[in-house]
Amino acid sequence: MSESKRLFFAIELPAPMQRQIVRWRAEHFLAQAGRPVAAANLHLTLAFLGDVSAEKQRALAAMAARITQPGFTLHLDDAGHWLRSRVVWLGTRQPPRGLLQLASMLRAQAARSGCYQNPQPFHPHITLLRNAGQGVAIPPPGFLWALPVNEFVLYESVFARGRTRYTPLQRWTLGNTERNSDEV
Ligand code: 3AM
Repeated sequence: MSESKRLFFAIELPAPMQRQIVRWRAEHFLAQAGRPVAAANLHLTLAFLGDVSAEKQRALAAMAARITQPGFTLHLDDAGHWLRSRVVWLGTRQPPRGLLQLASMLRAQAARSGCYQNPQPFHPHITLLRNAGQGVAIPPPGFLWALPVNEFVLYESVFARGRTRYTPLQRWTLGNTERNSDEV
């Protein structure tokens, strides 16, 4: 039997945007505010899948390939701090309908495949800091990044030598009536 992988679906951020966000974070948060997520790991999770066998991964990929919907533009214009999860995040005040639809579809497919899905509503966000203490001041929203989203990605999460690394495994194009997926 093959080993399982820890997987999730997400929206990838282009490297220049990851660097821009990291610069903005360095300007606005003190080093002790929390544990910064590495630039290359900045992403927007659509559906967390947990530990998945190769067989289940194939089934999830086949379902993902059946998603047909147009792309959308995400406006990152909001930031906040969730005290319970101790996460400082970047997000959007008006999530585009396409984003909510995509996440809802992937979460439903994951649930049908037996992947536990948190019943909490989907709150689209990019985690910037983990283990953020109570007193972290969130900068006023004086920023806006526009991210055209034309694909979604299946990531593997690997924790090794004290670090988490997210590796794209497969990606699917949005706004395309011909179904396709690219192995990365
Ligand atoms: O997008 P963020 O950083 O909030 O927190 C983990 C990360 O989300 C989340 O999956 C994303 C990629 O690791 N995650 C990890 N374990 C989870 C779990 N048991 C989880 N989400 C839900 N349930």
